[in-house]
Amino acid sequence: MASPPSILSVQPAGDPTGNKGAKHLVDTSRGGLREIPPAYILTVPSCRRPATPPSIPVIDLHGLHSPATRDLTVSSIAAACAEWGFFRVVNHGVRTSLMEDMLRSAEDFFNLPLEEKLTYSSDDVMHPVRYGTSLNTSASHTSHWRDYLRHFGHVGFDSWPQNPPNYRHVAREYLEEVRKVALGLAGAISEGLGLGRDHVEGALREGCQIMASNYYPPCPQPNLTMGLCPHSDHGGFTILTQNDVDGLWIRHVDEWVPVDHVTSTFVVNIGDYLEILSNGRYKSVEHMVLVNEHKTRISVAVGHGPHMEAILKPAENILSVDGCGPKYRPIVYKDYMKSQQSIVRRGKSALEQIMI
Ligand SMILES: O=C(O)CCC(=O)C(=O)O
Repeated sequence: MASPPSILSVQPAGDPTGNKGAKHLVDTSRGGLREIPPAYILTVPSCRRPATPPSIPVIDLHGLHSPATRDLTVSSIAAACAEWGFFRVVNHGVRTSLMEDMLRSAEDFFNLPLEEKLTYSSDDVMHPVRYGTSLNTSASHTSHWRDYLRHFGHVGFDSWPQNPPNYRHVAREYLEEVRKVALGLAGAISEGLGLGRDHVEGALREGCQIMASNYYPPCPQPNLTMGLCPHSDHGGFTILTQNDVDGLWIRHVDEWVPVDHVTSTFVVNIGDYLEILSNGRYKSVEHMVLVNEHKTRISVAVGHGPHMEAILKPAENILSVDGCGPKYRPIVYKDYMKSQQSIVRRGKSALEQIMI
């Protein structure tokens, strides 16, 4: 068996400076960090928090379980996907205590010694478990104020980090519960697109689940860098929970809108697979994370996509109902994911490459 890589031989993947991550930088700066290193300086999109920011739609998932309310709930989800690409779900069935345990376990992982975290570092963006900093790409780019742990969650995954000792128990249960929410949502989204419940639900049931836990430490110059630059997600949709420190912004009608934390709820966002499948009826929405001077933000994002070998392409039914040709070229999901994760200029540039 290969021995674990040593701290000297491993650089957090995708980071041009070989730095040891934002948390390490903050934790080891004696006397406190006053300025960020130049490698972290990024152009932050101009955005101002309005006095009363518009809110993303709120969907009560309880409505999917009764024949009396299912159609209305499916229509509300369809409207949220078409108009916002982001929505909040309540009554989703996942215990608040489990959501809190997951955030705590992720935090405990990031609090492990750097040497131990680095044993999960890998240059392979498709590696089933991966610790790193900045963006999850195979190419060099400017550093971002974020460390992450990514791993698969779907059936058969068994490469759980061994520490903290309860991590794998909490993460396994969390991922199973979130998967139930995802399959319920997938059925509703599929129906809302006129495809029949099983089209998207079936694809995601056979597909993959990828969890990214994100750690954004306090930053002395939050206006000069970002936790995550604007990007869209490659899968069908992502289900996100976070601690009570805000920082997520989404692009809506050409403006950046903050999406704040609401206890016990999940934030869901549409990814590129659903934009392609719906031939652009639903848009995967760019989002970014801004950092702050005082508090650590932690989030756990669980993406749900089809099987790695699935071919992403617009659904025939949608093409015939909308009476227009496909707007995207077919591509194998695995290849799309690799292409997205080798692009440094994020935004929606991977999707643009397959647009007709
Ligand atoms: O931390 C967040 O709120 C968003 C995370 C995210 O966009 C990602 O992990 O891709």
